[in-house]
Order: sequence, then structure tokens, then C-alpha cells
Amino acid sequence: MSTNEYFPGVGKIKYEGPESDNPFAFQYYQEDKVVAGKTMKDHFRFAVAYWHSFCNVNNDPFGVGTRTFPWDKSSDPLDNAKYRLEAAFEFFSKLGNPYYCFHDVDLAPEGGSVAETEKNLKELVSLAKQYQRDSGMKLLWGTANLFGHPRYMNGAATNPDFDVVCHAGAQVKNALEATVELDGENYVFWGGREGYMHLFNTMMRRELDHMGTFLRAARDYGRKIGFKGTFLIEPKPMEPTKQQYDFDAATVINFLREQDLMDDFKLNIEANHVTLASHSFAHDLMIAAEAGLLGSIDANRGDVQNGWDTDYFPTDLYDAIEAMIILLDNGGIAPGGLNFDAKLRRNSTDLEDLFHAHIGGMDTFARGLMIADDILNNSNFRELREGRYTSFDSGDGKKFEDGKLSLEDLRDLAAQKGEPEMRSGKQELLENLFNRYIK
Ligand code: XUL
Ligand code: CO
Repeated sequence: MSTNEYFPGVGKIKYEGPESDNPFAFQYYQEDKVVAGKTMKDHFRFAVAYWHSFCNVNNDPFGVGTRTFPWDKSSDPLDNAKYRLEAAFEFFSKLGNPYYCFHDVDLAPEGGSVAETEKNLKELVSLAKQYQRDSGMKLLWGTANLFGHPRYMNGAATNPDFDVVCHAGAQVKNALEATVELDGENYVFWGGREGYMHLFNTMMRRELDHMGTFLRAARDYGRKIGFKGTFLIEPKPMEPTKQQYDFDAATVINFLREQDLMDDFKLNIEANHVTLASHSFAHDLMIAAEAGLLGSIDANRGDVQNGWDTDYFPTDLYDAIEAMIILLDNGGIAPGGLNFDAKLRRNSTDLEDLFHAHIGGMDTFARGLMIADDILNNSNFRELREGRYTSFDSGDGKKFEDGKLSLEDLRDLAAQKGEPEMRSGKQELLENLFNRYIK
């Protein structure tokens, strides 16, 4: 089907091993290599983010875009959307990622009316379906962009104006239909402007309930049209709003429980969002995993110097090791995956930079997986952690854990046992252990 080539000079990216100095080869990611009982391909389910990779020309508040896309060659936005799709599938086939993700407006331009927008999206979805069929590529998740259009300046589902909520409903309905048509395995809600800019011109309780009502309506429609996948909420504490309602994993879990959404929704944890909330990436992965709600991951990283969403490609090996320890303990991430919600720097202007960025991200996680697996199987990591809790495994500690001791019982046991022994947390030993397994 492809007639144009957008990334000439770059062939299929292959695994060449750690000794290779070919910048267009994987050093660690080997899709068929089995680690901890599964191929790397199945562990990660890597996805390329359509918006950053094929739509974002790297403009910032200080200047216009620096990248020019060869697929932006027509004055008609609908034609360009088709060229962009062609370029995206060429990129996927060369990189070898099994999944991709999109917002409705990444795929097709908005029209002058709801009906025209629907027509544009349907046309692009049917083309994408053919590309998927021809290439074997799959859709990890679809979503609706409910933050870019000026009408959403005061929020989408939480907008104080009902007319705006209706438009948000129309967009989500269409994006859900697109996701189902393309066999998308998940559907994401990132509440970009679902929050407030000032607490005292906002009825927060009312807005939160509107968001719950909106999400239940979306869930019901999704199920009605045959969506069997997971709905995901992607937490972020701020930006673009001063305060976003989906602040972090713990906040979202409370919201899901309160709004009776626990059976259908899980969390999409994005590394840079978590650090913006002043937690570590691993912290929110752990919160979500331990609640049984770790649905998917937006893999990127922030910058310790900067307090905004820099969306760097993930190249931090420590982060990857920690994430993979949690994922291995979680039994994997499917039907979620690792989506590179990451963008090239403003001064990375060569088209081929997009390959280096993704190769680096995939290699970082592949290496992280092998190290995490080695730590879990061959070190005393588990004893270091679980060994600290053995006093709850039997006797009175076990009775406490089972809820069978009263506060009076605890007092009497304290009096009888006397001052507790000091037990080291062994933090430095644990930190050294991670470093020793980086080989
Ligand atoms: C924004 C962000 C979004 C979501 C999808 O910070 O992460 O790209 O992942 O809307
Ligand atoms: Co994201």
C-alpha cells in the first residue's frame, strides 16, 4: 500500500548485541528473547505515541516549531493526515514496535461541525485498519484530546458549562468507536484540563461528580459497542491546570472507588507525571500494582532540575530496573504496555533522531528487565525486604495481622516483651546490591 518513503536510508532496526556500535541497532532489545518465562516483546508491549512522533513540530512558548515533516506536504489537512499515517506505519515497520497509541485529533483533523469531524475520523480509521491488517501492528490504546481546543479552556467533563460537556461526550463517543473499530486493547482518559485554575471560582465537589457521571456514561457506551479492554485514567498533578483532579495514583484510586468505577478502570502511570507529584516513578507503580490497578505505563522521564513535564525519552537505567522489578512481581502489564509518551528535544531536528530516541528507550527497558530478573532470582533482595516482617508470620504478630488483638493486648505485650531489639533496615546494602547487578 505504501508508495512514499519518509525515512530513507534507515532500514529495519535489528538486534546486534551490546558490542555493536551501530546507532541504528538494538544492543539489548531482542524481541524473541525469553526472560522470566516470556519474550521481551510480550513483557513490554512497546507502543509509539502518534502525537509526539508524527504531529509535534517542537514548538514551545518561546518559538515556533523547529522540525519539518515530509508528510506535511499538502495544504489540505485531511490529505496530510493520510500522508502522516503512511509515514507512521513506515516508521513502525522499521522500528519493530508492536503497538501504537493516538488521540482522535492526531489521526484526523477536526472539521467545522461534529458531523464533519466524525466523517474525517471514520475515513482515517478505515485507512488505519488496512495498515494494521497489512503490517500486523496493533493499537494499544486510543483516547480523545479534550484539552487542545479553546472550548476546553475551563475543562471538558468538569467544565462549568454543560454545552462543553456535550462536546466532550461527542469526542469520547467517536474516539471509543475508533478504538473498537481498530481493536484497541485499552482506552485512556488523561484529564488535561479536568481541574481548576482557582479554587474559589470552582465548585470542586460538583465538578468531581460530573467527571464520575461522564466516565460511567463512557464506560457504558464502550461496553455497549463491544469494547472489552481496560479503561485507564492517567494521573498527573498539574499542567496545564494549576491543580488536576487526577493528582496521583492514590488520589485516582480513591476517586474510582468513590465513583463505583473500580471494575472497569485501571491506571496508566506516566513516569514524568509521577515525579511532578513529588513521588518517584516506582512509588506510583507500586501504589497501583498493590491495589491490583496497574493498567499500563507511559514511559518517559523528567529532569531533576525542572519542575515541568519535559517528556524526555526514558534512558535512566535505575528507573527501568525499579519499574521492571515491580512489573515482574505484578505478573506483567498486559493488556497494557509501555507507551513512549516522550518527545524529541527542540534541537533534535533530524528525522532519524526519532529512531535513536526509541531505540534508546527500548534498550533501556530491555536491560532493566534482565537486571531486574537477575536481582529477583539470584540475590538476597527478597530476604532483605520480606525478612524485615517475619515477626508477623506467627505468634502474636500473626494474630495482630489477622485483626485479633486489641489495643489493650498490645499494651500488655509491650509491657511483657520490654524494649524491642534494634533491627537494621539495611538500606545501604540494598543500594549496593542494585549497583552490583548492573553488569
Ligand atoms: C500529557 C500526556 C498525554 C496523555 C494522553 O501530559 O501524558 O499525552 O498521555 O492524552
Ligand atoms: Co501520557
